Amino acid sequence: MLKILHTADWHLGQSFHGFSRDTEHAAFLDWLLLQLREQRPHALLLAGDVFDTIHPSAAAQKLFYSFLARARAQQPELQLVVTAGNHDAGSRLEAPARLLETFDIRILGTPLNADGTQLDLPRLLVPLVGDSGETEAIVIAMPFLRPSDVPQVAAADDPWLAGIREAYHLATAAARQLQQTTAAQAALLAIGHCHLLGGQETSDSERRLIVGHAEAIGLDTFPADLAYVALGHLHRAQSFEQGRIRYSGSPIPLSFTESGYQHQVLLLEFSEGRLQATRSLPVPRTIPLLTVPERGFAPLSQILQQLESLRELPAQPLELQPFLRINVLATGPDPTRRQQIEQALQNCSVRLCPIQVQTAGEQQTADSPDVESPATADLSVLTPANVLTREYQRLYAADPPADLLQALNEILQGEELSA
Ligand SMILES: [Mn+2]
Repeated sequence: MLKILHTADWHLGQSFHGFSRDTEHAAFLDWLLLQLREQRPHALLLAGDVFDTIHPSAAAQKLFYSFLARARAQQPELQLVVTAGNHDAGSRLEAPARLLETFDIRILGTPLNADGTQLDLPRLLVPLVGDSGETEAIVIAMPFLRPSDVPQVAAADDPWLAGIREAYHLATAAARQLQQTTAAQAALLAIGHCHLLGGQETSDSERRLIVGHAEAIGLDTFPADLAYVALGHLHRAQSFEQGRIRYSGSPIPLSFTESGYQHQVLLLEFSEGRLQATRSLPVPRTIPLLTVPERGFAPLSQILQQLESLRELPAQPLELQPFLRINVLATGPDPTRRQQIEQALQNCSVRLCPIQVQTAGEQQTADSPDVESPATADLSVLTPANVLTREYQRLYAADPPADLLQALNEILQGEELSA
């Protein structure tokens, strides 16, 4: 029997509207170490986006390497396999690979051989030892594949897409060969960081991968004899083909659009070369992501009322304060909006993230997207007041107030006088 923990999309070092996530990431890693101790998996697979940026902060790198050291100290037998995602700098992530290998930690940032001409298949295959003390699985530890990484496929409609498929098929063929030499029947597994066709993209933090015209790879990228495919990239956990192919999802919400669902890691059990059981381990949320109003947009007066309840939040140091998103419905221009909100939040233990504004006119358009676009304007009759009125009506679905038109007139007259 072989037990594997699958996780992805840690995005260590993320800056969230200017605030650090280090506290949440540290809490997740503490929790993960506890799970490793309790569940005793033989291996941990981390399927890309270890860091949020190609130049992660010192604090983020410290979190990562301290986690590796603590995991190794806690469980000398645990096999760790880490691959790069599209957010990672592959070669940078891989720089300490030789050092980490001495601690039985495999880290793959780039898929090519030293001269960069072809896939380094032997390096990409990682055998995993299970209960039997023998190899019970062979993992294709494929990092994120860039267009320059993939083999050329003759007459392909889309060279990148076809190349990714070819890369997995070549690697699977190599894994089958290695499988012949293992005593027990080893399960064939693969890691990937990609957008699978039909995958639910739910977040603005996933950074769109444009793969040719299709933007997503097909399920036939992964040959049917792969017992399990551990994916990263989409932050919402989801599965394909009865759970043979899965996104574990990210362990923490990386955007407000990700706050509505449960984040998790996956625990998988293999025996006789096959996936036998899958369990989701829900990650506790350390810091709440609050939205006011809970749904949609509301006028500022209502929002200011609702913000009063936030005064009851216990006082906390900055790094433990909830994040707050505010969605304002604007019925007219209001230069004091931010000031009023900040005033209402004085002495509240929350971190204010950017205020999103939807205008009444935008809301109407969103509610009935089929309304036809306005007729073309006749420039000979278009006056500045006319332009203001039309734009105001578009934004706020109302006529501009008289004092605003008056102010415009004063400016225009002033210009005439000085001309
Ligand atoms: Mn990601």
